[in-house]
Amino acid sequence: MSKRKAPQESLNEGITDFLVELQQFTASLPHNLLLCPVLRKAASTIAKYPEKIKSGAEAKKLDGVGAKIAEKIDEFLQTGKLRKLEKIRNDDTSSSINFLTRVTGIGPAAARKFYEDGVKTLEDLKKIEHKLNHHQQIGLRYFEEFEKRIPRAEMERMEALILKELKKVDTEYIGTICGSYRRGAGSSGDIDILLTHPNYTSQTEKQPKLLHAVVEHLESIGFVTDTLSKGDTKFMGVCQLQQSDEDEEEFLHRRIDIRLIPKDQYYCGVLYFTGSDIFNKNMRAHALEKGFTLNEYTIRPLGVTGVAGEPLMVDSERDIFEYIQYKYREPKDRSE
Ligand code: DCT
Ligand code: MG
Repeated sequence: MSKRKAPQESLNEGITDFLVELQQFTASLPHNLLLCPVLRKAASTIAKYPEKIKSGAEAKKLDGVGAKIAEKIDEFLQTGKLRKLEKIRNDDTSSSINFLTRVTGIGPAAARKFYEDGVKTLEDLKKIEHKLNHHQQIGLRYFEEFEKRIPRAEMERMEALILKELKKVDTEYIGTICGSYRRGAGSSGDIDILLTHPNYTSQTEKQPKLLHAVVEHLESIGFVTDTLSKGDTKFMGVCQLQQSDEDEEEFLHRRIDIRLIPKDQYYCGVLYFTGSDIFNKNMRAHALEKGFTLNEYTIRPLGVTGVAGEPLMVDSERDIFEYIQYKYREPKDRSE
């Protein structure tokens, strides 16, 4: 998952932007438990709202927007800014913590700890590099490169390479590049690959070798350059296309995640990791209305008592849409 989001286009971008910024700030506080999801929910509701919001009162009618947030919306609409946010932005603590969380491997809690130890900038981090864990060290090493988005043309080259190399390891692998790339985005924050194999289902034993063989092969050809973490089913790491004669410049290092998924759960995974996150939330809510529970692994019917039954058979993304009577949407139409 990529750390920084491309700006979402919405009629109420100003409002959703300030809610997200407030939410990111609260996430770094030690006592953030209640406010964080409230702000996130309000931002996502407003992002979906098809009209330009003209007052706090209008926003308050929406699900998940309370009086406090309505007040902030009024202030924003009337003055074009938010005093609270201005204060936060000027506050050294929160801006430093915010900055530190841009390094992959540093979450809000770790960032606060570093800050309390006087570590506030990239230079500070470099001085205490030996105290960082491996993930954070890689995050620091490639900080500037990971901040840059990946142009679609480069994503296409990586997709072609990965799918070709996959077949060299075993012709039966099935792989899909998900995330914003699959939704047709002009640029992506990272590469999210889902992998499955017909021999691997939720009924068989775990088969970490199926994942590790692919990772090792991609390392052997110099495409995967670093590992952030490697488990039985999920690899997080770094990759880089090799420059060829026609390329004018060297390619940057990019964040890559590879997930191995049992075949029977593959399409629920592809659906989930294609996103967008807002689309996923909306589709899950629709599923619930129709009496199903949907997550990244399975779709299951809910009994009258609300207990989930056995997973339903799924052999394509379309199957999932059909179970819940949701009109099929091509990946490019799944921004919300
Ligand atoms: N996802 C989700 N809910 C989240 C985070 C992620 O449903 N809170 C899903 C939807 C998208 C997918 O995982 C991959 O996540 P990201 O890489 O963060 O998103 P993206 O759409 O690929 O955007 P980017 O181009 O920035 O990588
Ligand atoms: Mg992504």
